[in-house]
Amino acid sequence: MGNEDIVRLFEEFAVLLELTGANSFRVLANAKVARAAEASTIDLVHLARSDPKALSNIDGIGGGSAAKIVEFVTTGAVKELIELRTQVPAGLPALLGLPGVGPKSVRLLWQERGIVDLASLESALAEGRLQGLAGFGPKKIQNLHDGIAFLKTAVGRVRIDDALVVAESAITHLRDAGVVDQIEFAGSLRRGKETIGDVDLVAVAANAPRAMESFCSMPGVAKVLVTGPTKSSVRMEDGIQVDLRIVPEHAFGAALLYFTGSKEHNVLLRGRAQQRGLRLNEYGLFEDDGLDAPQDRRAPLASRTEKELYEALGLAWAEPELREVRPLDEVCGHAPLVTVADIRAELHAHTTESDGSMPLLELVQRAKDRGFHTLAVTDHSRSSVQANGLSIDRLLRQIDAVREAEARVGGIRVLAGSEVDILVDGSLDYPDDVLAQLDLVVASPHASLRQAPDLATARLVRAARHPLVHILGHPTGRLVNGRPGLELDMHAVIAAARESGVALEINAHPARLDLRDLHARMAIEAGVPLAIDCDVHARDGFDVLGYGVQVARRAGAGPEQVINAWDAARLHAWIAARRGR
Ligand code: DGT
Ligand code: CA
Ligand code: CA
Ligand code: ZN
Repeated sequence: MGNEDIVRLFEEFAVLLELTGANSFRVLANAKVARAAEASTIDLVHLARSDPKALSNIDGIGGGSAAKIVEFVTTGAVKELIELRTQVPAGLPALLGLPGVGPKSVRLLWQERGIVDLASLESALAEGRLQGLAGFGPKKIQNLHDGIAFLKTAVGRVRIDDALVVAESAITHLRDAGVVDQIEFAGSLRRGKETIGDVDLVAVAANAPRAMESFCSMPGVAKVLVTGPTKSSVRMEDGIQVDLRIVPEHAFGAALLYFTGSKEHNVLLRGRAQQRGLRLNEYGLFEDDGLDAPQDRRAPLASRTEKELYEALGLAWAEPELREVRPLDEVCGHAPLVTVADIRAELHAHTTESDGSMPLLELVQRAKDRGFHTLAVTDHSRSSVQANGLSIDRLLRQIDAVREAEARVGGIRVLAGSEVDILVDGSLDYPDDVLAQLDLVVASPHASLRQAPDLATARLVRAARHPLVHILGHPTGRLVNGRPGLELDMHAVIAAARESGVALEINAHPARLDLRDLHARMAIEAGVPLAIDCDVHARDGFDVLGYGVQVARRAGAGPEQVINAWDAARLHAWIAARRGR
C-alpha cells in the first residue's frame, strides 16, 4: 500500500460522488485530496500509522479525509466508499473515458436510459434508443460512436521508452519532410515521468496545413482523431496517441512551457503572473488589462523562450523534471541536477557467465568506450537458477578472469562483484567469507516478490545492514506496468541504509526504474547516496542510462548524491571503506 493507493481511493470517491449527483464541493474536496496525495513526498501510509493527527496538517487534506485515510490504512477499506459503490453500476465510471463525456451526461444516460456500462451504451446506440434524450443531438451521438471506437483501441499509460520511440520517430519524420522549422516534445515525456498518457509535440511551421498533412500521414498512424490548422491528434498502430500543436514562432517558448506542464506547475505560474498584474497563457506573458483577448494584437512581455518567461516572472528557469506539484521556489533555480554526462561508472553489469549476452572482455571494452573510469562485473548468484547464477567455484574463478580482463583492456578499473540474491529472510545467497573476497556487492531481491509488507521490509532492512553490501539493487523488484513488487516501508529501509552506509540503486532499465522518483527523493532527503545503474545484460544495455538519470533528476539529485558521478578516487575510497580497507 502506498500513496498511489490513496490517490486511487480519493479519485474513486470523486467520480462516484459526481455520478451520484453529490454537491460539487464534496466532489472537489475529494479530488483535491487525490492531487495532494499524488504530489506529496511524504509516505502517507506510514504517516497514517505513525502519526495520524499529522495527516490533516498536509495542504489539501481535511479532517474528514484524514479519518478516511486512517480507516483505509488500518482496515484496507473505507465503509463510505463501499456504500457508494453499491449505488453506482460498476461499469458506469468507464463511460467517463469517452472523449467529451462528463459526469452530467453519464448520469443522464444512466437515469433516463438505463445505461450501465459501455456494452449497454453500444446497444442503446445501435437501437437508436438515445433519440429524444436532452442534449443528445445527432452530433453528440456521432461523437459517442467515435468515442467507443476510440476507447476500444486506446492503451493505458505506456512506458516512457515506448513513448520516446514514437515521439522521436514523429520528430524525425517531420524534420526530414522539411515541414517544421522547430519541434520539441513536451508533456509528461519531457518531464521524464515513468509512464506517459500521450505524446505532446510543439512545432513552428511556415506552412502549417502542409505540416499537419505530413503528420497525419506519417508511417504508423492508425487513425486521425482530430486535425486542424493548429492542433492534430493521431492514434498510432501500437495505440499511443500523439498530439501536435503548431504555434507562431514568437510564441514557441510560451507554448513549450504550457504544454510541458505539469498542469499544477502551470497553475502556480499563472497565479504568480496574476499577482503581478500579468496574464500567462500558451501565447506569452501579457499585461492584464482585463480584456479577454488571448492571442493578441498586444505585444507580449515575453514569449520566445522559456527562460525569458520565467525571468519576466522574477524566477529562474526550472528543469522540466522538477515541474511537478512543488512550490515554485523549490524548483526554479534548483541546484544543478545530475546529467548523463556526469555518470562515469557502471556498477551493475552481467556477462555470459550468468544471463548477459556479452563476454567479459567485450563488456569491459564497451564500458571503457563509453568513457567510464570504473565497471563492476556483477553476475547473478547461485539461487538465481533461471539466470544461470554462479556457484561459489565459478564466482571465485571469475574474480581471476576480472583481474585479467582489467589488465588486458587497460585504462579502466574493473571490479569483481556480484549481484547477490537477497533471500526471502533477508540473508544473502553467498556466505560472508565469499562476499568478502569481492570488490563490490550489489544485493537485490529477485524471488518472493509478493511477500507481506512487514516481512518484505524486514528482509530489505536486514540486507541493508549487512556489512559487506555496498548497494541495494532494484529494491522493490517492481516492473513498470508489470508487477507491483515488494511493498516496503521505504522509511525503514532508507533509515537502515543510512545507518550502515549502503547506497540505494535507481535501476535505469525503463521496465524497472526502481527506486522510483518519490523514493529516490526520500533517500536524498535522508542523505543516502544513490547509484544509477543500467543492469547491463546486452550490447545496447548501457543505452538505458538516460531513463535512470531522469528518475534521479525528478528526485532532485545532483552529481554529489550519485556515486556513479563521483571521480574514480572518491568512488574507490567509498567502496573500499565498506571493506574496512
Ligand atoms: P500525460 O499525457 O497524462 O502523461 O500527462 P501530460 O502532463 O503530458 O498531460 P497532457 O498531455 O494532458 O497535457 C500536456 C500539458 O498541457 C500538461 O502537462 C499541461 C498542459 N495542459 C493541458 N491541459 C491543461 C489544462 O486544462 N490546464 C492547464 N493549466 N494546463 C493544461
Ligand atoms: Ca501528454
Ligand atoms: Ca496531450
Ligand atoms: Zn542485475
